[in-house]
Amino acid sequence: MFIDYTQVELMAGKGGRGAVSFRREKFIPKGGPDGGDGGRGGHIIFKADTNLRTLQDIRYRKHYKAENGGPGGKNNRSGKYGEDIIIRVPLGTIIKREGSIVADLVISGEECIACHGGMGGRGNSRFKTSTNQTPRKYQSGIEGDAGVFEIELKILADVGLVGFPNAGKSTLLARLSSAKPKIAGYPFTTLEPYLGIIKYGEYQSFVMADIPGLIEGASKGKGLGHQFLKHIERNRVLLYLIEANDENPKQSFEILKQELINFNPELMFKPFLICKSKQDTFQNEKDDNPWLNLEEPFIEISSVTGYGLNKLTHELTKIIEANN
Ligand SMILES: Nc1nc2c(ncn2[C@@H]2O[C@H](COP(=O)(O)OP(=O)(O)OP(=O)(O)O)[C@@H](O)[C@H]2O)c(=O)[nH]1
Ligand SMILES: [Mg+2]
Repeated sequence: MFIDYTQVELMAGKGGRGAVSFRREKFIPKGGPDGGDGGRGGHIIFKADTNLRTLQDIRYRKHYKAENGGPGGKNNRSGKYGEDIIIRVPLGTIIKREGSIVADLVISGEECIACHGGMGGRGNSRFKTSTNQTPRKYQSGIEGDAGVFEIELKILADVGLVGFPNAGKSTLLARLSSAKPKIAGYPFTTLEPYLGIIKYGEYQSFVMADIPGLIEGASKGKGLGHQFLKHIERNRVLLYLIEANDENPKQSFEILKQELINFNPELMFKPFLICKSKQDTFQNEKDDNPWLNLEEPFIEISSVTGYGLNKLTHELTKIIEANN
């Protein structure tokens, strides 16, 4: 299952108590204070991990509590640090606290300390003064930070596929990459986003995201669109797929584009390409070809015969590189 939202309650570790202790050695009857500081409590850290694709692994666990710091010891020994908890999340994960964003983890290995462990308290050796050589004072550790956090994934891909159900999006992704999305001749086959890596040139690659098909009204919650539209927001290029036998490609493009804009007006400025898909099934080459009404240029492809796919990959990489 594709999970892109969850909430967790986090509690960092409390700092350890400072120690009260006096040096005791043979022949030194009045040793000075030697109580060490308490250790810091464990942090709770989010870390971006490229091996993860969804928030699935963390959705069952709702509470995390990091270890407390250890108490200070004699001989000015500091307490042990509480162990940090590291919560691994996929790239593109946004962490929010009380509605505001505390981190947007987009680079592999990037970390954010969501809750800081409490500082350890000071031991009595820190309270020695010229007038008080035998302080019995110490501090207890400070409570760790705690709070409720929202974790939201917004896919980061180079190319996002946009189209009505059944337009051939998953077939295209399967053809270009080694991804194996479900493909079938009925609408809403794809129920959750799916990513594939497309290789080109000798060493280069880009990531393409297939999301469930959109229908008119998607931005208002029709179909599955609304739930997944946010996964289009952070793609570099949008690839619109319109079936070759669509009766009105111009109108279809406008509807799709309008749904994206209704969802987030900034999507209007994203670079895009249009594909006429399933070219192998196209019948109409006559004068009333409705594709002639579409003002924007488009690329003809067939994911079955492979027609136009090299050109498409080439055009996509050009746009991706220009928007790097
Ligand atoms: N002839 C032909 N059929 C195609 C081509 N691309 C896809 N199809 C067929 O069109 C149907 C729908 O393909 P999908 O890839 O599942 O479509 P989709 O856009 O992912 O659909 P949803 O997941 O429902 O949004 C399947 O029966 C495919 O085999 C093509 O280039 N030529
Ligand atoms: Mg699909």
